[in-house]
Amino acid sequence: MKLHYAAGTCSLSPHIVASEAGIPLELQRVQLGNDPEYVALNPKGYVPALGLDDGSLLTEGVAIVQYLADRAPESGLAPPAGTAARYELQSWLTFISSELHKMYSPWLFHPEYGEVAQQVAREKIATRLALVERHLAKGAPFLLGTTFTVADAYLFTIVGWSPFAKIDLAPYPHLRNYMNRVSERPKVREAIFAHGMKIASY
Ligand SMILES: N[C@@H](CCC(=O)N[C@@H](CS)C(=O)NCC(=O)O)C(=O)O
Repeated sequence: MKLHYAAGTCSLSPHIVASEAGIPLELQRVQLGNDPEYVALNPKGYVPALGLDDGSLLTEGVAIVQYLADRAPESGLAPPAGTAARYELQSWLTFISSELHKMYSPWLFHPEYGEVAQQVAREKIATRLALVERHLAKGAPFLLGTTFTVADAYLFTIVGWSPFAKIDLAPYPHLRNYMNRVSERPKVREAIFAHGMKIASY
């Protein structure tokens, strides 16, 4: 399987999942916005995309992480399809995708959209992070309980943008502990380094 990725982006999430699942990946770095060969392969033009062994291409991060997890069910990275826990996982993945990922990016990384748009995004992100904080304050180490899942890989990746987006995580102590806990996982560290990034402290 080949992961098309760009350092510092959401493609870290499937990279972490593959690392945790013990699935070897061929890595293909993409020059975002300037890679005609990649756009010919993936007309969406963005990362991540996963080239499968049958020659097809799977796009969209939440689909890719579940695909990878389902290749290694013993990893516990995704509960079995059809169980209540799997729907809870999908609920988290959708929340992270639409309420966090797409609030951070593009709004906070494009100053040309202006101060008002940035402020609206910051306020939305603050209410969403407060929800995550309340959830983690219940005491479980990960979003679904005691087992690290693909939702944790995705949340870790997106909240990891906070220092670059100038989002102060101080109001969210449980979330900060969670971020540090995830970043200490050896397989997460391996993926971060292989992705061309550095380990941060939150
Ligand atoms: N809906 C996509 C969005 C992926 C996405 O936003 N990728 C960003 C990096 S984090 C990207 O490649 N942006 C470049 C672009 O939009 O052209 C997914 O969840 O996989």
